[in-house]
Amino acid sequence: MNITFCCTDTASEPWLLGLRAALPHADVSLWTPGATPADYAVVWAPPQQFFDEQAQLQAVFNIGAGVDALLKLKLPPQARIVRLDDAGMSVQMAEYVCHAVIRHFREFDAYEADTRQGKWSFRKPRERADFPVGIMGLGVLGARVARSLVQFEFPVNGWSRSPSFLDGVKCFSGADGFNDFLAASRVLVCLLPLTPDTRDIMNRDSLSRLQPCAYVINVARGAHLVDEDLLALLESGHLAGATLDVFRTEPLPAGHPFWTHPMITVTPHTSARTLRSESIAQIAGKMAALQRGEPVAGVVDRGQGY
Ligand code: NDP
Ligand code: OXD
Repeated sequence: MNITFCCTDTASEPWLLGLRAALPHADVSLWTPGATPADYAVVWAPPQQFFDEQAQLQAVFNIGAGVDALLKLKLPPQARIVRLDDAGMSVQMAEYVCHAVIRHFREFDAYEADTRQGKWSFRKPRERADFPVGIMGLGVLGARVARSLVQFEFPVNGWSRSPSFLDGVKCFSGADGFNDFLAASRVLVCLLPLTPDTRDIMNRDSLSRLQPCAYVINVARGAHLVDEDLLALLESGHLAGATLDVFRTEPLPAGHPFWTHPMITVTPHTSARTLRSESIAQIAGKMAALQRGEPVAGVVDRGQGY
């Protein structure tokens, strides 16, 4: 089996060593223009030239969960596109979202500001029942986040394309369920894939349907959120704040209003990082399964875009 590796912004050597150790009978090499055609590819943001030259690939393994950027390229039609399926990301995402929800709910920013000034002052405890959390996307990451928030006894709503069933979570689905889902939620978490159906989904209309003093957490893709609409609703007081990990342009450009907005917390696309050893183990296991003719999880439906 021949494997070619083409990941931008990634230190290639540890990946190549890891893949060789996990698949000792495979020939694993770093892609360079004109390289020998391979059976499998491991990629992150490859150039179009890569697929133009590697048109015979059986499968393409993306070292991230989101495939929106990959699907913009012209891919070999027969190649299966396989995304990372958790591989250590869901626990990180649960940590990040629970942290953001709890920091907001418990008013830790305000406590921090007080104690920095030497003030020992209490705020009235808030009711968990007044902070229903709505999670858009109940896939590998969204479901894990939902379960974690249920553990903290928040009311949790979930919204997905097809009907979902999760213990302790009020599930809504499809376009028909969207407005009811929004109306039932005060904190909104986006864990959708970026597709033509979900682009700009957090806009003035949808965000206005959230309960008053709502809070937005975007950990999916920047293009899910209409930046100006978020800013306008923060200004109007309908939104109480936002935690944003992903942006339309990354890195977030200097001078973008999100950097300094007092009600917005920015992190640099770090909520759930690709973990190398877990990812190599998962990818190697799937390559071996495909070689044996077995099905694997995480195969992207190109028509659906995720
Ligand atoms: P999954 O494919 O497992 O889950 C996607 C979920 O979104 C499913 O529940 C799906 O519904 C739902 N969905 C898709 N389209 C729609 C729609 N039109 N309407 C309603 N629901 C929809 O993805 P993951 O959980 O693994 O990852 C989600 C996203 O998180 C990734 O695509 C990526 O963009 C982002 N991500 C961000 C990271 C970061 O560090 N910030 C790290 C990793 C991922 P159904 O169940 O019906 O199919
Ligand atoms: C991913 C990401 O999609 O890192 O995995 O955003």
